[in-house]
Amino acid sequence: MSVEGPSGEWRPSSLPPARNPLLRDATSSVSTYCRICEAACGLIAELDDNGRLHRVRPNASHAHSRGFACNKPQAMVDLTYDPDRITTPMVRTGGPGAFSPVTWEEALDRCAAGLADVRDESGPAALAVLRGNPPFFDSGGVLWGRGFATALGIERTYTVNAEDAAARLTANEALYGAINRFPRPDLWHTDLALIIGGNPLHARSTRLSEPQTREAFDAIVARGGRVLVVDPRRTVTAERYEHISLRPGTDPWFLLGVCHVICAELSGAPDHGTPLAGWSEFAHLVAGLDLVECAAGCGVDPATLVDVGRAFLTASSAVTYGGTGTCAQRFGTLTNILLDTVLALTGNIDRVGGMLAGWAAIDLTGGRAAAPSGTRRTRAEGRPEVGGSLPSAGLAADILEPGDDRVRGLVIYGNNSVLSSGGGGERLEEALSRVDFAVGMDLYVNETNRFAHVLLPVTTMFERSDYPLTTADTQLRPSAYATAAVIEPRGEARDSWWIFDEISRRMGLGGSCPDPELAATAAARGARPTPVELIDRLLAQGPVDDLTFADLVDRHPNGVALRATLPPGRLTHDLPTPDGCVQLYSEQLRSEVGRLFAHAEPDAEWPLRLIGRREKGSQNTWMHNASRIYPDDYQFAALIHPDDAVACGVSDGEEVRLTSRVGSVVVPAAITEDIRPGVVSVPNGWGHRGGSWQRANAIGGVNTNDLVDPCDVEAVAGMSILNGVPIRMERAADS
Ligand SMILES: Nc1nc2c(c(=O)[nH]1)N[C@H]1C(S)=C(S)[C@@H](COP(=O)(O)OP(=O)(O)OC[C@H]3O[C@@H](n4cnc5c(=O)[nH]c(N)nc54)[C@H](O)[C@@H]3O)O[C@H]1N2
Ligand SMILES: Nc1nc2c(c(=O)[nH]1)N[C@H]1C(S)=C(S)[C@@H](COP(=O)(O)OP(=O)(O)OC[C@H]3O[C@@H](n4cnc5c(=O)[nH]c(N)nc54)[C@H](O)[C@@H]3O)O[C@H]1N2
Ligand code: SF4
Ligand SMILES: [Mo]
Repeated sequence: MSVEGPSGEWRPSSLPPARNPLLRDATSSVSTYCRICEAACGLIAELDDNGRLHRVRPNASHAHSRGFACNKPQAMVDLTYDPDRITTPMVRTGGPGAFSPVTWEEALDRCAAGLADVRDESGPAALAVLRGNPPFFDSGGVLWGRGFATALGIERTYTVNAEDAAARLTANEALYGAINRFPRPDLWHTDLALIIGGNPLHARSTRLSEPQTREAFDAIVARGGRVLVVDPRRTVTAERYEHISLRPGTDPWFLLGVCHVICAELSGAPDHGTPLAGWSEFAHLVAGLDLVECAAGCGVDPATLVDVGRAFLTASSAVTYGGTGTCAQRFGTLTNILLDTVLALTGNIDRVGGMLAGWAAIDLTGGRAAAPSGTRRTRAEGRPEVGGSLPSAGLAADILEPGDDRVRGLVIYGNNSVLSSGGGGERLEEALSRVDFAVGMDLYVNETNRFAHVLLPVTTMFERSDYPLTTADTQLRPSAYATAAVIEPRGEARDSWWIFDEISRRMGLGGSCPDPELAATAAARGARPTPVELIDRLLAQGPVDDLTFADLVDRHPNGVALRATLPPGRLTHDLPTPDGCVQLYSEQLRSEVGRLFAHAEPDAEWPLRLIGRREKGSQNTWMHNASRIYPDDYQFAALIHPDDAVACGVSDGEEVRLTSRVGSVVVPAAITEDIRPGVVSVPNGWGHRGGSWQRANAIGGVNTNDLVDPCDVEAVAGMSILNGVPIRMERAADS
């Protein structure tokens, strides 16, 4: 047992696998929830007599998901028992990926010594965390990860936000004065929804936690409203509603055109009650635009811009819903600013049926204002930190560039940047091989953590307790729920929070609980503070009375509905802008519009544009080992339009070579009318090599981020430009 002395001083001893304190007694079915994506859907987990999980199904009575769940959690059951999963701590005994099992005792001591050596020699500035997407859904890991960084003095956390939503955060800053003024589209009460660069019928929801996206959009149409889908591909979402096809990376032309139409019809400054600054400058800017040029700039018909502009003017309420396609592109911040501008002009900010601020039983930001973007930057390339995240694409240079603060010690926490980052691939592999000490925490050996010196097996979502800490305040119909672990951890897998706690204790830094008061109280009784205790404290500080973790688990297995809608008035209340107004003509807008006007598309040399694709059931780089999702006859393919197929003489199923300024890949082509001419769509997150996931390695595929120029990034948020990548295509056989 690990032993804590009365003073909280801690002495290591042998470490048997910790039984989760909240593990339920084995009954045939228990309520839990899914932590694969932001929707965080309620599930019923069915266990057999031996306590083995064999099936999960949607929870029809769940307050949040109301009977929705996709096919991924069932695949996650398979992955939990996947023989390729790592279930014992390991140390590297050879080249990348060559690991041998050790005891927890040895693994943790090595981590403490490795990180302490770097810290002693070069100071905490040489330590960094590289965090991926899955840890976002692990509440204990979120909380204790923060405490770990504080304990070790780690100031640099690289994440995948600059491949995901950082541009939305910089847009919040430009419009509302702070990153954490985050508008959520009130889908359930609106009459017009513009979905842009998102595919919510497949990907479910991003930047909001809404399982029932289809029901919400269908209901808009049913009450006589409209749902418009702006996407270069006819996705399942586009097919179901009104599709507007545009050229990738040109969204600002589309939105400026829409604003031109709106402003032309307004007789003066809009007076909807929301305080707006910069109206006359913005109106002047868009009045100077030619609608035909805007339409040509994005490849749509001018009549479409007029129709969309009028739709916003006449709708009794309206929202815009932007996905990753609006962020990970050349004009990510500008596109996201304009998405809200359309709504600000038409009176749809901070009202029911428009954009509203989130509300939850726990407000994780605790009312604290996040540091302005760019306060900190990557050391070598000066890319901005946004909302506490440095771009993962900046890590390679920060490892390689000599200097006292070069990254020498790294925690690779549920991240696979070699495949997921715009600055991944060989350059990152080379950099990772130069790190003095790295520890990985994951379910698998992946393309990134195979460079770690120690690799630690973490629990899956079925093996750990959780509260939806990071997604609850993005719900549209706020509810509260929690889960205990439903099965014992497989093998020696452990919770991330416990690992963070152990390493910092072994370094003599007193543990990783982020709440000093809780840490002190626990130490006084000789105990280790737990995430459940901290979540209880956070619930007690929140707006809902008498809510505890144990109550939610035991008495509210289907969750508790807290509100039918988000409260209006909070998004623009006491705005932290200089004049207290929403900014229509921010510095960011001005500089980005200037860049847009100056930008020339390199069509002559690179006539086509590459975009990504999320397939049904996939999850970024990591669910590819699931045979339920990727059966033996799965075909990895680039979608190309028949016109482009004819132009390069390729037939269906034949291989094409896609070449950009920086790289080249060969992929089988699937010819389809569903993609816009001039655009090629390839699934992202593939190109497996060297991970422990054998099925994924066998499917292989290619990694399209090899075509992404790591030195060419979006100007404000430092987004990797993953969509709209200029490429050319030829028959592989001819190349
Ligand atoms: N071209 C292109 N690239 C993209 C995107 C795109 O649209 N196009 N999308 C971007 C986006 S939005 C994202 S979020 C990123 C994702 O990028 P990453 O976060 O780097 O990759 P993931 O595949 O989500 O998962 C990383 C690792 O987490 C592990 N993992 C799974 N569950 C857990 C867990 O519970 N705990 C821990 N510790 N680890 C776990 C998986 O095994 C995997 O090895 O990719 C980005 N990259
Ligand atoms: N099945 C599945 N679901 C997932 C994931 C997954 O990997 N698989 N990943 C999860 C994660 S981490 C996230 S962040 C969310 C993402 O959620 P979404 O952003 O809704 O998901 P995507 O399918 O990437 O949608 C992006 C859309 O933008 C389009 N697009 C590309 N370039 C442009 C452009 O320049 N302009 C416009 N207007 N559109 C463009 C693409 O064709 C695509 O349809 O999904 C989550 N859910
Ligand atoms: S939509 Fe997301 S949270 Fe819901 S079941 Fe599917 S993967 Fe899980
Ligand atoms: Mo994401």
